[in-house]
Amino acid sequence: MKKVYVGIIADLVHAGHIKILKEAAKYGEVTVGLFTLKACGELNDIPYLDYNKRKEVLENLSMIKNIIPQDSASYKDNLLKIQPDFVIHGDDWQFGYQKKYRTEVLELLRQWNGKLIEVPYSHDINEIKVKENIKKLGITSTARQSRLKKLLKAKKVLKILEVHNALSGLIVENASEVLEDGEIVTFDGMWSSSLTDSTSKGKPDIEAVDTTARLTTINEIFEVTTKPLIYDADTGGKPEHFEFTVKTLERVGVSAVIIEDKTGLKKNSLFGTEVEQTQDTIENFCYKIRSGKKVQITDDFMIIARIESLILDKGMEDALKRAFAYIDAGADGIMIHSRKKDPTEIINFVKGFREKDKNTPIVVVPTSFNTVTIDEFSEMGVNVVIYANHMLRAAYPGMMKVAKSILKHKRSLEAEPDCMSIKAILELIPGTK
Ligand code: SPV
Ligand code: MG
Repeated sequence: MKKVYVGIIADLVHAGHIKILKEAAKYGEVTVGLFTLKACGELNDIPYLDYNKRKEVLENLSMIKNIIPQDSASYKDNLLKIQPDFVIHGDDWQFGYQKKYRTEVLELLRQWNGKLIEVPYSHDINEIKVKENIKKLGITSTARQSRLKKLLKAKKVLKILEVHNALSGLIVENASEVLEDGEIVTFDGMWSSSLTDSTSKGKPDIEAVDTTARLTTINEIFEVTTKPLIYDADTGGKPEHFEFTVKTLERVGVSAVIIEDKTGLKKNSLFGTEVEQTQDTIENFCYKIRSGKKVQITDDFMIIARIESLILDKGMEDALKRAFAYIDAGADGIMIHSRKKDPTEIINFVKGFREKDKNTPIVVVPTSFNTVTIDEFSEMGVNVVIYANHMLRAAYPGMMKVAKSILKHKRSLEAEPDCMSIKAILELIPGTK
């Protein structure tokens, strides 16, 4: 009996999968390499169903003899183990990002005279289309909430962008870029920034916009998006108040809350020592973290502790000491902040932290140290990179420029090149017509 290998994600099994598996069974005994969460993450395709659920479906298909995990988007490990006579795949990987995996498969098969059989891609039904349609239906709060932890398991580093209203939420939801090697990159989730939510409401970033008002923004964003959201809860308030915030955020489907270890009147961290700011004691802040963890209902929600020691010139030793204390108190992740342009102190923190703790997620907000790329952060051992204010900072100058132009020219003609066309805005939101 000839050996046949098929690597698949099989999140939502449809006629296209059946076609490939039927074709595979014609050539011999079929082993399916079922993509693990890590392998899916490498293709930026995070499945709705976990590995065992997907396996359960495939186990009931008569065309399949064995199912084994494929732990990387590369087929190398499994192919070397099995040395199949045939590999079956849709012909869609001849172009774009997956081409490199195809080339590797062809090189490997050559070693034992194996053959690659390519089945024409099902353009009428395929996983991308099915997932796009599901996305249009929206998402439940529990599914959205659990997505952040899933993404953290699947990918080495997550890209998060700031949102302050539904329209900026739609940008995070839909923005994508095709890189030179064909990889399609998108944002993994949203950041509800205290700075930009307050600013867009015309208020200072001093916890003056209360949780109810912040939640109104989030509800509007959640109406039109499906990606997970990390909430900037400033200091978290008093521990007794923070308990209510955690419950509320969890109920609406927020995935994580970040609280910073400051106390008293909070000012934005990027002011640094220009303004009076007080750091909380380790004991008090640990108590606040514990209070939040105590009332949390699901396993999926995360409380991330933000350390302000570098912002307040308290030194690296203090920052690291606090990080380990906060994790002991139950924090699910650490955000380390810095207002320096030079990333050295961030690099040193991550190094020092990773020497003792290999797994706890580290979050950074590179507003000041903006020369560092996502890939460099990933290499360092950072797990979440938040671009914390860029949507609002981009919008305001554009609006101000147009306002001034109308005043100056006493008409809007001259401002037109700085505005999107009426046609474009009418068609921006689907269903407008
Ligand atoms: C925010 O976006 O509100 C933050 C990040 O807390 S920072 O502005 O850098 O403090
Ligand atoms: Mg903030």
